[in-house]
Amino acid sequence: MKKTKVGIVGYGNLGKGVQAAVKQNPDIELVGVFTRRPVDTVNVNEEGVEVVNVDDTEDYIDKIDVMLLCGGSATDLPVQGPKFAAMFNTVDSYDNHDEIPEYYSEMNEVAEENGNTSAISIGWDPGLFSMNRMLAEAVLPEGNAYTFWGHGVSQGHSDAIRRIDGVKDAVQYTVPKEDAIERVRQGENPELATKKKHTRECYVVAEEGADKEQIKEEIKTMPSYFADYETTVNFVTQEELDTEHSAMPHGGFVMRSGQTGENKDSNQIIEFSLNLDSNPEFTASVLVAYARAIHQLNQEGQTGAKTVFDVPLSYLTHKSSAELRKEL
Ligand code: API
Repeated sequence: MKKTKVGIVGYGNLGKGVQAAVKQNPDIELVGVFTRRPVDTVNVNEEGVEVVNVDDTEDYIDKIDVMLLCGGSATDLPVQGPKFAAMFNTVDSYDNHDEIPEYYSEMNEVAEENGNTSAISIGWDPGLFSMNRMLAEAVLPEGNAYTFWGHGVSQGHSDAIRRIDGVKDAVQYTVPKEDAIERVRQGENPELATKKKHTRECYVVAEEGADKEQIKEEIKTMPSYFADYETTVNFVTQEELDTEHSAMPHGGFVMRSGQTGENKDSNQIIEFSLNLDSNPEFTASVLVAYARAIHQLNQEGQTGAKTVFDVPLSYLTHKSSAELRKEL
């Protein structure tokens, strides 16, 4: 079997999740972990996997088929995305929903220019949820769609808080409003904006001497991430964060209820839901499946940026078309 050789950029929760996911995919091989930290301080606990300074990445252009970018969307990916797309095929989980069109344009241009293929905004939302929203809308053009997240830890939002000056560590819970879920389940078809059906709870460890009021203000007014939500900020100690907020569960569901038939009196409901013990490990598992697909797309000469809408489903699996027809 010809393996897809991958590299990981950024060895945090998501990067570690990718390392674990690769081990469950016999046709994918992890070549190296690329880090900003001094290489001798990073132990990846795996024979044969190199730890490389992120500035030496160019030496690996011929050794890696797809680079998995595991940084955050707030500050890492806007820089790392285009930088790596100029050298490698990439997969990332850019999840700042409001900015995806701009990020796509930039990635598409760089990847195209360099003959590379980049899967952007891969994971579960954006990602599998987007795919299901699209599928449900295509099948049931007349109806209403709802996305609920949580109760769970959003990596994207936690990371965005950690980038604020004076913040040492942070965890952000996305909390769906139960009454909103109830109304949807009752088939009420309420008009509900995403930002009105969730609240955001932040647990923040401040650096010593940091201005907590200022931190709170910066969180609550952060565009896209918090500004339009009901957001609460609680300051805790590192110990409290490590003991009470160390798990990273998440999940949620996408639902569409549509009406069909001549008189539109048949109600049809499509629902896709996730219940995750570890958000980063799951997201990483999605990234790895897309790494396989992106490698194949690139070999076929399909360059530029791709979202979940652009990648054929059968490219995600190592199974052959004949196997798929027989088994699934
Ligand atoms: C939230 C949702 C889920 C995000 C999933 C993933 C992450 O606010 O909780 O950042 O963990 N947008 N993109």
